[in-house]
Amino acid sequence: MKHHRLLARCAIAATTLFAALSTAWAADKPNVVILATGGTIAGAGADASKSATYQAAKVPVDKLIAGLPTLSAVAQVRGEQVFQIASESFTNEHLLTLGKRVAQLLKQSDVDGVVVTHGTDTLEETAYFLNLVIHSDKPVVVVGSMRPGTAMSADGMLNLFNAVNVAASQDAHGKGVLVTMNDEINSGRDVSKMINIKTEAFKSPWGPLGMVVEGKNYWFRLPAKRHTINSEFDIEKIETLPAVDIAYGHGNVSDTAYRAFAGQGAKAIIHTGTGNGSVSNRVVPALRELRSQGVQIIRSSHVNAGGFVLRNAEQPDDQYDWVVAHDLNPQKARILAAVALTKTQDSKELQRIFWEY
Ligand code: DAS
Repeated sequence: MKHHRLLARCAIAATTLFAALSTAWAADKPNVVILATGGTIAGAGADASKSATYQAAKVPVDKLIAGLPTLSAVAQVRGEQVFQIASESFTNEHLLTLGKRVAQLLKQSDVDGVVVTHGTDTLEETAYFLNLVIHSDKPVVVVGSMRPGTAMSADGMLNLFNAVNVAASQDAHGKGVLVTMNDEINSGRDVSKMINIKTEAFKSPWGPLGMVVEGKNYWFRLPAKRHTINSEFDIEKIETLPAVDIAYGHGNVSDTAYRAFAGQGAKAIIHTGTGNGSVSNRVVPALRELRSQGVQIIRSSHVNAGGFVLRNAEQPDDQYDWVVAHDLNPQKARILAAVALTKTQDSKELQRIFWEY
């Protein structure tokens, strides 16, 4: 009998020791929160052959985490389902709600990094928005996938594993909001979806910042523009974002869209120009008239490998009091214009902001 009692005592001691160790290990692991918003990374198709035909925003965040048992070796991970939508349906209100939750979490001492799972359609807009307004140097990593988890060669699991790795990494601090897709680490400012049918969909015109390989980050560049803690914009001081619309320039274009947007109250119009942000002579008079009525006119380009709009090159911006979007694509120019207009209506200040962010 004595023998059994001894064995029982040893078993209890071993269990207690393991429990203590596992808590200690967990305490050693960085704490990463995954904020889930929907998209393909939470998508589901009818069968494994469906890599492009599926329903986005179906799988809840806890199932995404459970599908990645290796995460526990990287970090203590917990999830919150902020939204469950396809990202083409994001609104300014979604951006503000998400941004405020990210900021709130990063202020907590028991949160070391945040991952945002997101649809790929507007992922670049959300990543840039957070890059502008989150005042923390802790890693924020936005991640999506081009194929649903139900498809052969689905990319979501590795993208999410990489995102948690980066969010848990000391060396990811102070690099602004990051995007991990297809083994690359891109700046949330630069990256955009360049093609909609490949897993290598996301590219930065000026190249990625680094790569993640087998859970290790390899860095090659650092962001050059202002972001996060060096930004003059703060999500905690933004309650609404002004209406900024995007009008597309092309051959045979008319000024109808520009006038309609202004008529609906747009505070700024992003002109998506051909080439160097060029404006058709059929549209210039309307833009000059709208500018005189107080609407900001911002010239961007639809050159998709990365436009680079130069002031006073294709149009006399000084004379017309217009702004150029520098290398920002139209959808990112909309984000920056909306954030900037929460602080200034001055076109010269807007231009400074477009050079610096
Ligand atoms: N509809 C797309 C979206 O939610 C699906 C995706 O690619 O994530 O952005």
